[in-house]
Amino acid sequence: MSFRKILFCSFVMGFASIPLVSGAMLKNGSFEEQGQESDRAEHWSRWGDWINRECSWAPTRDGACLTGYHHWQIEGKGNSGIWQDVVGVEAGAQVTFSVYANADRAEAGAQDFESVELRIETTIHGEQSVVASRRWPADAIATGSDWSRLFITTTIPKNPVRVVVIVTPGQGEKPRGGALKLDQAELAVHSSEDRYPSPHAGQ
Ligand SMILES: [Ca+2]
Repeated sequence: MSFRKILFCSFVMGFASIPLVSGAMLKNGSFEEQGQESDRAEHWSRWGDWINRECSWAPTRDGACLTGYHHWQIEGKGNSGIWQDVVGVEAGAQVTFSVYANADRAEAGAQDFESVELRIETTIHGEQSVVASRRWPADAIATGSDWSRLFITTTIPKNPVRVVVIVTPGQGEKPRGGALKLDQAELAVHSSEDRYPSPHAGQ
């Protein structure tokens, strides 16, 4: 292996193993802290139906509470989601937004939720603009006691920063079933030494 290849592999492995300098940019990323109501998480906003803070669902990835999407109770075709506005991320910073996900599959004859999407947004000319986005279908999400770490990495062009999780229900005619659990969300800023040369997304 040439020196250049060794250097490249070291860079990639370093990026994969210890790429981050701060993972605490989000408030209440584990959804442990209650908001104004017991089914709302402090510091998080939400829209749509049946996406609630839950403290009796199992398993959790961290602590006692998580955000649960009750797909079996969704009646319409519109999506649901949560978001948080983040302060303290400088323009030009490379960041990774991540969340752990676990799915309960729909029973036979019912359909799963369609997808879960992570977004990083900013405000340009007074309008919300998507900086990075990636979507995972329901069958890509771990089940049982396993968790999938979903993440996107990008460079922030300007402040402010908003992180968003969007869940889209099944769009077919079958009854809806199953559920999605989200826990331990993080927004981490990469050190300048670890910055990737271009926007990058992965699972
Ligand atoms: Ca939690």
